[in-house]
Amino acid sequence: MYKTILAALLILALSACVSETRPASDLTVEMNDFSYTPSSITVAAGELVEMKIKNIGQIEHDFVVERIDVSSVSTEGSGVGEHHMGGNHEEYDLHVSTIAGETSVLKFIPNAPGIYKIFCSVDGHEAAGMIGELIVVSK
Ligand SMILES: [Cu+2]
Repeated sequence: MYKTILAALLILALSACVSETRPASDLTVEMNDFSYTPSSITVAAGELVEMKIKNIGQIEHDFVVERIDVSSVSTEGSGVGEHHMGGNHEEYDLHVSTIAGETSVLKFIPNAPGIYKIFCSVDGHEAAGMIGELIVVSK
């Protein structure tokens, strides 16, 4: 019973957050050891997104969306395209890495509405909870 009430409250709290979230085209995401803030990012399909990705942690992190329909992708910043820590170099649709204390910029136009998982591809970070979601809404 108690658990049911807790679950209901949690759902209410989550839906309240979602309804207040509006698409942003110019935003900042902070990466820490091991999280993204905000962990849920809402953008509009067809609009250019400019995301500053700031690493306030002590170690390198990256920002990956494995599969997403995007165009006009460009990146600027510290660890663009290259990992300093090795690992596998899979082809991700969105990928920018940022060393500790630096900020990278990721620009793209999302083409298709949907909810896409964001994660850090550095070994063990996703497992440590470094995930988020990118929500693309239609205009
Ligand atoms: Cu990480």
